[in-house]
Amino acid sequence: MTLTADNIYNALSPRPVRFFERVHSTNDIALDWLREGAPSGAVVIADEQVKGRGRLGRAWYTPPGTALILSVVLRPEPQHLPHLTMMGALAVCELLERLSAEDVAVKWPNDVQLCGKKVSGVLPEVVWKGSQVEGAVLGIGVNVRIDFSGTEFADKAISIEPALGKSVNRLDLLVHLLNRLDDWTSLLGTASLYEAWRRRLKMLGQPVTVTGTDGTIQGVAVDVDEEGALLVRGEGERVHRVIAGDIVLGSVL
Ligand code: BT5
Repeated sequence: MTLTADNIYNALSPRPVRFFERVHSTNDIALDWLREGAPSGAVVIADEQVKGRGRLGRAWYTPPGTALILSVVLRPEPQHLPHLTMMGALAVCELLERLSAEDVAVKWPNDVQLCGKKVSGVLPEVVWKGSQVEGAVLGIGVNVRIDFSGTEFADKAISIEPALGKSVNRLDLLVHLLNRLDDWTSLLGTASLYEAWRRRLKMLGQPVTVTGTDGTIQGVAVDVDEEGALLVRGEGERVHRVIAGDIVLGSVL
């Protein structure tokens, strides 16, 4: 189904919504809107994103008509910032579970996997006013029907429709995803959000190789803490606390 301004505004009313057929990045538009005073829950949605970004300036691939691309404005307490990535990944997991998808997992820190491949990525970005948090934008991309064959992502990425063997309505997905995000927004900072996210980290207990700011660590992913850091037991039983990084399952060194 084509996403149009009319059907989106009708389905999401009275939420403040900005819809675009084509954007560079929904996060950029939402960041500007946040600075102009957008309230928590305001959302920017696009049908196509030509300069979508991931972490560390990486590109996010979203051809027209094939994905959910959205950025939600939030006004969190500063101590709740680590829960934004959790909340985004968790809401996407719940969306997939509602479609009866079976093999759904969070891959630390910000991926959702379906059948072991990346179906969604989450990108929170924070706006500071001096030392105060003015707000945050939670960007989420979900692959609905992207054809990855022949692309550099063919081995690692997956879309909902081919994985589940059925067609889905992007507008319905959008409505449900935003509802889940609203619910979790009111639970930011709580143990129930952390526990629900942690339960979906199926990589706990497995060997991993993590590349973070302190270099590369090989070990076993033993747990995550309430701030979202990954605890990796490496050589000599030492447990490393990794706040940010990229993870490969198994040992690659
Ligand atoms: C992410 O970064 O996974 C965060 C992606 C966030 C995208 C949303 S879309 C709405 C909002 N507006 C934006 O501009 N961004 C957000 P990271 O963990 O760094 O992963 C990026 C990597 O995922 C890339 O380097 C590719 O290898 C891979 N990738 C790119 N596009 C993909 C796709 N559609 N599906 C799966 N993997 C992809």
